[in-house]
Amino acid sequence: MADRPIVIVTRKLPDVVETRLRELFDARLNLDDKPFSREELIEAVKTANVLVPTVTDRIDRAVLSQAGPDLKLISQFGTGVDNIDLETARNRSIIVTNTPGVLTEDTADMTMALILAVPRRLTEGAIMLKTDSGEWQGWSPTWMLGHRIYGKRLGIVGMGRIGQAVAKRARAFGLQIHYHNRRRVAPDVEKALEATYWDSLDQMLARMDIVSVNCPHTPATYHLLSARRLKMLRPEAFIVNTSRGEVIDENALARLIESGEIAGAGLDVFEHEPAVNPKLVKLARAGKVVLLPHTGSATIEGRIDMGEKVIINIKTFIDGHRPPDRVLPSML
Ligand code: 8YV
Repeated sequence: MADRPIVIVTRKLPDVVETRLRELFDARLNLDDKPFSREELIEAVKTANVLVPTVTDRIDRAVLSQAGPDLKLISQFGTGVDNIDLETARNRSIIVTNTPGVLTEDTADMTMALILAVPRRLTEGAIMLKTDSGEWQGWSPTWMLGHRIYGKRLGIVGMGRIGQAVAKRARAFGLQIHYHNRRRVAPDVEKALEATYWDSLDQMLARMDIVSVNCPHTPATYHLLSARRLKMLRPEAFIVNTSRGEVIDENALARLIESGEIAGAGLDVFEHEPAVNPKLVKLARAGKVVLLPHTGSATIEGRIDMGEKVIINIKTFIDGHRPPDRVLPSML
């Protein structure tokens, strides 16, 4: 590959990252941050040696089938790669990398914020005073009561980096840690987190006060929290999702919260982003759910670190080495 490969970046990245990309590569940047259309994406895969997409770019088989012979690397700006058809990329000998680890703490912080915000009715109170609705007539002993977090059972679905970082924070808030994962984590990790492993997701869901979804979206986890499983949650239970919307059957979730079979939810991700299910918006207005615009990892530090990882993956690759954050279909 040429020393200064054509690197096409599909979204606006932090200035310091863009400056570095320009210094190192023939970088084609997206300064107005207008998301690429499908046609622009296809044009990019035809032209680029390296593509730097994000979660908002659907890099599916149809797009990859039109990739030019010189597209050798897709260096995703993000950890989740469910927007990329990894199988087709591999079949076309296109390497795929992501940016794991650097957004773990930020995403875990936002998860903890939602674990606190929903049961403690945080946004309800904030919006009430912000909109000057006149609803608040001063302190009252029985008004705007939420639910205690301390001592409750938290069930984490997906005990990878982010799941473990959530567990660490939740323990500090006095929550009991439970988890379900494809594989049990190492005994020393389980011990350090005082985490109880549940082989059966169904059995765990039926006993938790709060459930946090922290697993990647893969064909195996699509609607992992199906209508059948959501019905297993107790009426006092809350669910939080900072992974991917597709892991939860959103319509079923809205239905069960509306009917009072689930107490509430804190969602940072949605099945059809950026479209947000109108039923969820209605529940947000009723204070039953807290909805955030996919800002789990949205810190300037995190985004610069993600950019650094993209650059390291590209640089290592063009220097003929195996990029550190390669993603293979088998890994998911
Ligand atoms: C990213 C995320 O910002 O990393 C992920 O998987 O969801 C976010 O942190 C987004 O994916 C950018 O591509």
